[in-house]
Amino acid sequence: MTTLAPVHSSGSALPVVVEAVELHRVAMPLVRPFETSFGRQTAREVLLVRVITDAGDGWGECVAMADPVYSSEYVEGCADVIRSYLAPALLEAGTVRAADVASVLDFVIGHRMAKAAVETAVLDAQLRASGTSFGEYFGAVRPEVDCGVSVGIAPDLDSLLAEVAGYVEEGYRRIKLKIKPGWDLLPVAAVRALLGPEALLQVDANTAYTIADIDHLRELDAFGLLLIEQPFVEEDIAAHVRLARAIDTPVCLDESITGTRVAIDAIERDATSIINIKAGRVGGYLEAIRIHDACLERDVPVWCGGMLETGIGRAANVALAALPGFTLPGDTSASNRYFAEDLTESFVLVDGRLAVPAGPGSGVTVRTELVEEWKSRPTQLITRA
Ligand code: NPQ
Ligand code: MG
Repeated sequence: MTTLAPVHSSGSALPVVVEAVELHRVAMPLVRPFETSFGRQTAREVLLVRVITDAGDGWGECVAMADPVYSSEYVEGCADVIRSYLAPALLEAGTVRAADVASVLDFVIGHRMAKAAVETAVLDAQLRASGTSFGEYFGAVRPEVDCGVSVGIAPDLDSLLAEVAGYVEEGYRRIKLKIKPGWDLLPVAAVRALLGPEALLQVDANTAYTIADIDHLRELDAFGLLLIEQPFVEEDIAAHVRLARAIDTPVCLDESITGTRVAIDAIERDATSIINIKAGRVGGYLEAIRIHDACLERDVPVWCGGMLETGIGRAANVALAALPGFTLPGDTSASNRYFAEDLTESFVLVDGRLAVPAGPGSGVTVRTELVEEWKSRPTQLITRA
């Protein structure tokens, strides 16, 4: 195992001048509908940010969904805040490193998913220019990462079991079931019976429960789950403290963790003993690494979440998941879990793992002809005023 160079190693932090920002919307059909406690998706409407700099181009994928039903951010809202505020600020900033982008954009409150996409695009351009990979820059310690898969709410138990069996066959190292009131104990019991007692199994409620459900959720303790993810609304850290005291299954926060300060606070209050890290949710990969570092220091395991990314966002997630504190398999599934064809070279599962891209920047090549062919809106170009 090789330990790669840490963040800000020499050469990789050469600044770039952003000359233009392009916004692309692409409609990606999903290979099967994905149902969660907040709705059913049949396509992924994705916003891509391309920065054109004096040192070359870079790409970032925004994780927001088309509609504000999972997070307050959504595709057209992100596109608008980038066009109206973030891109103009970046174009006026002169020479910037990815590590400077957060402070350039800090005057805008919130909008973390939009900011993350912009910062990632700058980082990709900067690292492509210096020949450094995301993995090297982030501090990756392994050449491939263990992968899990997130399984949607199914029409019935038979179809759920068939879907899970297919993923097991493909080699996934951990199964995550989406749950909601009315779809929890029975599907979990059935899948546990299918997988056997040793398999890694966890559940994600996407905020669908309330503290009135604590006694019911305690029944999940019978199934030896790795964790229960985000049972309650994101603002209610105290409710998660109450649940963590009441059940044996570890509580893991996702939506609640918007940055390093919230993460440390939630850990110190014993609201969460494991954290799902998603760079888009916390404003970018640099903040994601700070959360990782804070968790590692406190012996809190982390894993890399997923937002149905195309190969562009997936590449960066896989690099992040190669950091030392990512000790649990993530939602870094293969491209074919979601898409028949990806916007980059496909990420293919080998022995339940994905390889960390080794090339400069994200290490993947964006298939610009597909971005053009599958666009759902005209491309927008933002240049200096
Ligand atoms: C989660 N992701 O962990 C999210 C939720 C999620 C892989 O379970 C379109 C875009 C549909 C983003 C469905 C996984 C989505 C989405 C679910 C994110 O909470
Ligand atoms: Mg989640």
